[in-house]
Amino acid sequence: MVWFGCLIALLVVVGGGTTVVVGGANVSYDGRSLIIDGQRTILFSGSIHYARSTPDMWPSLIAKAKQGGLDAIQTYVFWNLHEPQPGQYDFSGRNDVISFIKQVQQQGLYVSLRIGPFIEAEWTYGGLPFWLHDVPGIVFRTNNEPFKLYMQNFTTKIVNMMKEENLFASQGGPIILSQIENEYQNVEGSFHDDGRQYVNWTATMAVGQNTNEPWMMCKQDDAPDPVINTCNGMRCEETWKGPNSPNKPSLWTENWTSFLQGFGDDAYLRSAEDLAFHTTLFIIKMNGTFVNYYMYHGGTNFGHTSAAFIITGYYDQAPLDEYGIIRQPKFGHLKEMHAALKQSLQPLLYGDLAIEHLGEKQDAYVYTRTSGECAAFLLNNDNRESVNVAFRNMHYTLPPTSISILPDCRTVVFNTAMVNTQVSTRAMQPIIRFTSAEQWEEFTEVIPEFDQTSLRFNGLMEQMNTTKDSSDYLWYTLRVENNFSEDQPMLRVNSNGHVLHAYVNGDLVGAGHGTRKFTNFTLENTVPFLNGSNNVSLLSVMVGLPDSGAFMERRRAGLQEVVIQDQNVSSSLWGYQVGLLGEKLSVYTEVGSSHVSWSEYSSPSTLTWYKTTFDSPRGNDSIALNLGSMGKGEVWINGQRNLLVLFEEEYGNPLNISLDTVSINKVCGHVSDAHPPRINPWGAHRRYPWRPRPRVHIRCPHNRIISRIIFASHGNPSGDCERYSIGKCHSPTSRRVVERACLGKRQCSISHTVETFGGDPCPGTPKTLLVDARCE
Ligand SMILES: *[C@@H]1O[C@H](CO)[C@@H](O)[C@H](O)[C@H]1NC(C)=O
Ligand SMILES: *[C@@H]1O[C@H](CO)[C@@H](O)[C@H](O)[C@H]1NC(C)=O
Ligand SMILES: *[C@@H]1O[C@H](CO)[C@@H](O)[C@H](O)[C@H]1NC(C)=O
Ligand SMILES: *[C@@H]1O[C@H](CO)[C@@H](O)[C@H](O)[C@H]1NC(C)=O
Ligand SMILES: *[C@@H]1O[C@H](CO)[C@@H](O)[C@H](O)[C@H]1NC(C)=O
Ligand SMILES: *[C@@H]1O[C@H](CO)[C@@H](O)[C@H](O)[C@H]1NC(C)=O
Ligand SMILES: *[C@@H]1O[C@H](CO)[C@@H](O)[C@H](O)[C@H]1NC(C)=O
Ligand SMILES: *[C@@H]1O[C@H](CO)[C@@H](O)[C@H](O)[C@H]1NC(C)=O
Ligand SMILES: *[C@@H]1O[C@H](CO)[C@@H](O)[C@H](O)[C@H]1NC(C)=O
Ligand SMILES: *[C@@H]1O[C@H](CO)[C@@H](O)[C@H](O)[C@H]1NC(C)=O
Ligand SMILES: *[C@@H]1O[C@H](CO)[C@@H](O)[C@H](O)[C@H]1NC(C)=O
Ligand SMILES: *[C@H]1O[C@H](CO)[C@@H](O)[C@H](O)[C@H]1NC(C)=O
Repeated sequence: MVWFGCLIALLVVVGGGTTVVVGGANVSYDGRSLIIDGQRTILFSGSIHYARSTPDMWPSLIAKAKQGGLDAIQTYVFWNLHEPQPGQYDFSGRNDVISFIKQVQQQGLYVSLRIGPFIEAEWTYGGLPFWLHDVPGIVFRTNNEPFKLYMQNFTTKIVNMMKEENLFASQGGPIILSQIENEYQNVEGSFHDDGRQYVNWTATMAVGQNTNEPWMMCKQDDAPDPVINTCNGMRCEETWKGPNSPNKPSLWTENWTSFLQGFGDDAYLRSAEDLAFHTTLFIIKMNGTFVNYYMYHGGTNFGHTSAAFIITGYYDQAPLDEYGIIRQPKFGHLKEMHAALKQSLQPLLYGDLAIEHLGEKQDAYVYTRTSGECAAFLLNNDNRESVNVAFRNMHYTLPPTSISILPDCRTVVFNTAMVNTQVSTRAMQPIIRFTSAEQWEEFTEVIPEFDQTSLRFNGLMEQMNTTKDSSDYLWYTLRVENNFSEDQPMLRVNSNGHVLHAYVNGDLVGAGHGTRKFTNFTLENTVPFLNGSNNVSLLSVMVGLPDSGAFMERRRAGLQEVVIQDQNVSSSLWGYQVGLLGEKLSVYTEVGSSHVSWSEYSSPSTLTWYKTTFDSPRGNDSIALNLGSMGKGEVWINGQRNLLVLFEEEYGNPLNISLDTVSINKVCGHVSDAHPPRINPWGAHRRYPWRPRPRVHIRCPHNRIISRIIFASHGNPSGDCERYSIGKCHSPTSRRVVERACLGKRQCSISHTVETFGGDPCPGTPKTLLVDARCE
């Protein structure tokens, strides 16, 4: 109780301190930390990319980030959204970076602005506008005059926009840190001396923007003064050499909360415990002063913005999921860690550090001020065993791979491995189904034949250079006289990516695709040729442009070589069609869809457009279009009475798609006075300075109540919120007590004392309470 109450009080103080609009901060630093208005500080920041959500979502995303204990929001700037054509700018709607930054400021948070303008970010072409590809003599990201000209021009444009709105801290605004370039060191070697010169030029150009506050280059060990190099990764305390000079602070620009996901990959799950452990370690071992969670909210890659083979959902496993829903326990565990670290701030930042060895793999990092104020961090580096240590005449149990935080050198307020936050489970619930064939109309995409094409070339054209990124689709067509010895000659196509559908005389004869790692692939199939002339039509499909690596402007996609039986037809005369007919006619808009004649839905077929409409569902839940029954293609939704148009390349069935609400439908809480839960060699009656939260708190989202208790056990249930079962010791009143306290309510809190459950079912055994409940 004491611990929990104390944490609440602290949050009020922290929250109260930041409710005012930030601005006017004097941002500087020294070797120990960032210094804001003369005060050393540790800032927790989270990446939220304005273009990966909608302006409607921004206020609540920012509010939740603040609720999670963040001090700052970090975002990239997306050059190719803002300058789709040279000199033509777009800062409207989802692209309104100024409005986003102002909203962050209004909610009292700082901003870390990663201008790039090369950003990688699993974003198509790493954020570079495709038109740069056609600038004569250009080489991206090196000592190349055309590239530097456009890079400087855009950087200046963005900096000037921020200055005009007074958004830099030096002007009274929220932006305290800016970033130029992005992980350049990864490619620097490919450019030899030009790489080194480019780094120098980049730093000089950025500093010359006179923002009067620090610039960063992430993952750039040799960043030139005064630019600060920073760390990206998951374990900066292990993998990073530290700042580029002793007078620079340690900034962690990307501590990955999860990881990017490609098509066919499983989601990368990074636990709350692991994230908390490495963040705390970075702060105590590396003098960490700025930690940015990448991502805090990932969101959605709308339109053609995913990089090659990156799925549309971005870092769904972040503390705020793709829909902006709080992901527990990650969100809550980090929030408690932020509070514990903020509580330790004075000794951490102004005290002297002494490291005391407590055991073979156990250390105490003790920070003491001359005034006597003291904060301690008890680190257990043993990844298997829980260990008991003595520190200043008190006994502490340290769970494996964990850090206990003692803001007063005595009381443990947080342990990175002990998760107290409830576990929530997300559910997708169909709200609209599209099962009736009458709801749908279809239109079959026309397969172009060689004679119908006007763009001709002797050879196989590179795909990006041909489509100019106006479409993912490029048709390669050829007319072939059948003089082959075999009835069914062999067609072999080598492609540099990303997907291929092969047609002969209008019939599908094969398909293939690459992967994120190897975008290239070979399609090999016998094909039915007719006597005489045959039409070969090969549809090459990209799934996003590359986003990384040196010489991106020279990257090749599309067909590389086509051989039929023993004839190499690669340099024959090919006819091309950029994009699909349906795209050209914009059949996904109200107006465009009237330009083709739709017919009744028949059955799943390839290269087919499907169309229907639906009414916007009521309610406040997030909505997701569940396309689980589809193959590969694209989807558009517009307007109020919504027009839904799908393009399907394979045999997906539109009758089985649905519109789903997304919400938390299950919450689970778990407390134990056996600490740590499994191994407790100190015995049940030993008193620790650790005070586990003595109550289970569970809470359903807004507008939902606890409708059913799925599991309740007071005793020694085994397992955790993921998997559990009743143990040898179980209060028979468990379910009744919990139901009485919780059913019909949005939230409830149950003490796990024996009194609450009307007696002790097993005296001497440490008690655990685990409650799993349904929200409706
Ligand atoms: C942390 O900062 C202190 C004080 O500036 C300095 O003495 C120490 O070397 C720094 N440690 C690291 C790992 O940078
Ligand atoms: C900003 O803070 C630094 C370090 O505390 C100090 O040296 C400098 O004078 C301050 N600048 C302004 C304009 O207050
Ligand atoms: C540089 O940017 C300005 C606007 O900020 C634009 O008018 C101009 O055309 C750009 N120049 C180049 C070379 O892109
Ligand atoms: C980069 O700048 C540093 C100092 O600013 C200088 O010593 C070095 O020679 C420069 N390197 C190149 C390749 O220009
Ligand atoms: C791009 O296409 C143009 C013709 O449209 C051609 O001149 C140029 O060489 C091509 N560039 C590349 C890199 O393929
Ligand atoms: C078949 O036709 C192609 C192209 O017209 C020609 O190059 C090839 O020699 C012919 N092969 C045979 C076996 O006649
Ligand atoms: C090939 O395409 C041409 C032009 O569209 C058409 O006239 C011809 O019948 C097609 N050949 C076959 C075998 O389908
Ligand atoms: C794809 O490219 C890699 C590297 O160039 C090569 O080793 C591999 O054989 C290629 N795979 C196919 C299917 O062409
Ligand atoms: C194709 O031509 C061959 C030889 O000229 C002939 O034997 C065969 O019957 C023809 N096939 C068709 C489907 O016309
Ligand atoms: C086919 O032709 C292309 C272009 O002329 C050439 O690059 C390739 O090596 C040839 N392939 C074979 C198997 O001869
Ligand atoms: C939707 O949210 C608003 C604002 O939070 C609230 O006033 C309203 O009652 C909610 N509507 C429903 C149907 O839940
Ligand atoms: C990022 O963090 C994860 C999880 O801790 C780790 O597996 C991964 O190796 C880290 N990557 C880097 C570059 O540090």
